[in-house]
Amino acid sequence: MTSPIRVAVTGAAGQIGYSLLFRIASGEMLGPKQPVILQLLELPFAMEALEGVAMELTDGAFPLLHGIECSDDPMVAFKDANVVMCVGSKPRGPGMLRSDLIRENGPIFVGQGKAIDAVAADDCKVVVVGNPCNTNCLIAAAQATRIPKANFTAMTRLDHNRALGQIAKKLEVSAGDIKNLFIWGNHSPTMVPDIDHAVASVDGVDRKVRDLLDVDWIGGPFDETVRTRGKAIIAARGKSSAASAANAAIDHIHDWYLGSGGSDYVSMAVPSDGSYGIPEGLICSFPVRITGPWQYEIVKGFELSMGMKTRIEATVAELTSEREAIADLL
Ligand code: NAX
Repeated sequence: MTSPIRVAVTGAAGQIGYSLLFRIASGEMLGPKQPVILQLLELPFAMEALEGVAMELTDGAFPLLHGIECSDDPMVAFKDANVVMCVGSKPRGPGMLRSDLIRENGPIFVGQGKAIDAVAADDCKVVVVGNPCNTNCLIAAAQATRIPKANFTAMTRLDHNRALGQIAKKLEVSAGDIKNLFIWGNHSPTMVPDIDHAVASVDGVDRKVRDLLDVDWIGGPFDETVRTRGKAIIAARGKSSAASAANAAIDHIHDWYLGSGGSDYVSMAVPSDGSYGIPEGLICSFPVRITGPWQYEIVKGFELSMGMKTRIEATVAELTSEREAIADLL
């Protein structure tokens, strides 16, 4: 029998955790034949709630779920983990600036990065979801001396999926009919959705998305909707996106392990190798090609329009200033 993959999830009693864990247990993330052990981390005050979630996971009677461990200690929760999903972080409070949030969350990711490096499996793969996810990931990766920095990634798949969803709706096709769009930069309103290379299958024929859509719609409502979707969901639901965020986290890890299906590229925030002039080491969303199980490469060589270059420079400038704000933690 295939040996179980150990998946650690932080913030496991939170709202994303509640949408995420049951889908990992059912095999949606790592495949229908892959057993998993869930190693769940929470803050001490939330351990009782976490026990309730663990009871429900048991009650799900998932054949692939070979164990559930709950802890408030990262050194326990990350022990031998093959995958770490860092979902937990402090939420942005009323009146709090993004820069305050970065400073508040930084120390959490120093501790968690050190713990991952100390006790996780040698080949451990990390996705940071907790915001500001790019810079939190940068901090965690900086603590690693044993685990390769390329194994530390942050999630921009929700932004990617939001862009897919908007285009599918506009073209009246399924999101599965669209491929090769991606997100550049930071998971923040400065992110840059790029549809210049996207293709849609319409009535069975592959067409360039650019040729099918009005340029004013792409540069206006489409762009605005994708960049500000998180805020719109809070306004409508009274709570931040959770099920769609969990879905994106599943997609991120699923594709990294099992491939991106019909799409040649996906969006992942990964350590920059200097491609496209983006400073080395920044955790930046790129078009990424999955080249094998747990293997990826940044897709190089895209010709960028002047407008696109300017916008990418702005989102990279934001990432650079975030890096400067936490330089003492690196
Ligand atoms: P919740 O507040 O519902 O849950 C977070 C959980 O994390 C809480 O149970 C809390 O006790 C726990 N936690 C906090 N600090 C922790 C620590 N140091 N160790 C372990 N657990 C800890 O938030 P939820 O809606 O689940 O969102 C979680 C994070 O995802 C937030 O930072 C949020 O901003 C971020 N998001 C990121 C997205 C992305 O696309 N990258 C989109 C969705 C979401 O906004």
